[in-house]
Amino acid sequence: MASPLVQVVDIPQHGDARGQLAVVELGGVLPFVVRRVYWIHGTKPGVKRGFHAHKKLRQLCVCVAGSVRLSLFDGRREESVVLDSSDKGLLVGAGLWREMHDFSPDCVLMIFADAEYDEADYIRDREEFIRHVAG
Ligand code: T46
Repeated sequence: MASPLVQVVDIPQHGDARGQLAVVELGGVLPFVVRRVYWIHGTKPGVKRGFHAHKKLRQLCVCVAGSVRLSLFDGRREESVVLDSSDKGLLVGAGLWREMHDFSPDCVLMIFADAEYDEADYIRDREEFIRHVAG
């Protein structure tokens, strides 16, 4: 059976009487060394983001506040997941078309990436992406 496109990992929480502390670390939930962190916030109503794939980049997406729906497409199958808790992370491998929909107004989506920003790693045309994964 094909492996699932959506790979959700549990982020360890260290809660005590003061509240919660969540940890993302190499050897824990992170299968790669982080070289860049960015976050998406203040998203306007109705906005959709993404609509591209990466040739090599691997990322872990954590919705640290609010909620968002991410959809992934590998050229044949499409799956989506709602991220609405900071104790879950979505691992997004290379070669997947991604779209972000249904941002709540308070959404803060934090992304840990295994490489610096490189526009040459993006495929921003869906038909080009389908040709890319077809080989
Ligand atoms: C991804 C999804 C989940 C930079 O200059 N440096 C950066 O590290 C990033 C991520 C973006 N930018 C610039 C490039 C554009 O001028 O910020 C602008 C907005 O980027 P973009 O339209 O690609 O944003 P999204 O939300 O569509 O996609 C982003 C990431 O780019 C992408 O890698 O996987 O979030």
